[in-house]
Amino acid sequence: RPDNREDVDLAVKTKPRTQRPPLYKVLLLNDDFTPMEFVVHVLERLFNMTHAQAIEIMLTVHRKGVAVVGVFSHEIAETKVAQVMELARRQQHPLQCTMEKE
Ligand code: NFA
Repeated sequence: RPDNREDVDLAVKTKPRTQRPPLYKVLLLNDDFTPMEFVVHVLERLFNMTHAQAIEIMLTVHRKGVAVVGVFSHEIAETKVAQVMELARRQQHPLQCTMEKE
C-alpha cells in the first residue's frame, strides 16, 4: 500500500492501558489460642478499623479460618504482616498473618 498504512492501523487499534501496581491481600489466620480481644486490638491498631469493624472481621476469621484484613501495595502489605507477627510474638500468641497477590 502507499505510505505506511499498517503502522497507522496499529496505532489506531492499540488502546492505551493505564499501568497499575499489583495489589496484595493481607490475610489473618485463625488459631485456637490467640485471645479474641488481642485480635481485635491488632485490627484496630494496625488496620485502622473501628471497634465494631474489628470485632466483625475477628469473628469472620474465627468462624471461617481466614479473612482479608486489607489490600495494599507490596511494600505496605509486607510491613503490615511484619507488624502483626511482631505484636503476636511479643505477647507469645501464635497468631499468623500472610499476604498474597490479588
Ligand atoms: N479462635 C480464637 C479463639 O477462640 C480467636 C481468634 C480469632 C484467633 C481470629 C485468631 C484469629 N480464642
